[in-house]
Amino acid sequence: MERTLVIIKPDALQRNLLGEIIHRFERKGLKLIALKMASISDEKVVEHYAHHVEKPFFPKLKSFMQSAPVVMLILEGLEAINAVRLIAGQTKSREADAGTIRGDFAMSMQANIVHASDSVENAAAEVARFFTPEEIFEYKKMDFEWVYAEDERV
Ligand code: 3AN
Repeated sequence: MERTLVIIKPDALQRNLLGEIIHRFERKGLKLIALKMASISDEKVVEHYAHHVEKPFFPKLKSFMQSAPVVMLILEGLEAINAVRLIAGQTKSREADAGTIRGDFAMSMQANIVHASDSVENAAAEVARFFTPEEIFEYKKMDFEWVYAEDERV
């Protein structure tokens, strides 16, 4: 099963959407294996958005990400990286499909409610960037036998 990192961004916290967002991932059948609230350091914002550091919007993106705490979670499931990206919706929120988090709750490119890992490699790097092994939990999820067919539960 894959692991993926979600960051619930400052706009979601300010707009009282935390519960709603976590609820959507829970309802889908994803397994929550880590959760915490934190302020993102200068170093970690730069690392996390390394692909955007040279872009003109980076200073604003950085100050937005540090404008309030964020809530970070790790979700586990079959092809969870893609499943979570589908629930998040596309980056430009005002064009995101209705029914997605961004499609339902946001209008902005920058203030787009959540970050979700976009590949197996990035998910592994992002999990390691924000969580220590002790903060990640292993447990049996009782509903997995109803969420997945037997041959999907590996
Ligand atoms: P995603 O978060 O959907 O993977 P990325 O990695 O392209 O999208 O962008 C990371 C974050 O950078 C976005 N979530 C958004 O907050 C911000 N961002 C990306 N492009 C722009 C832009 N043109 N203007 C302002 N912010 C942007």
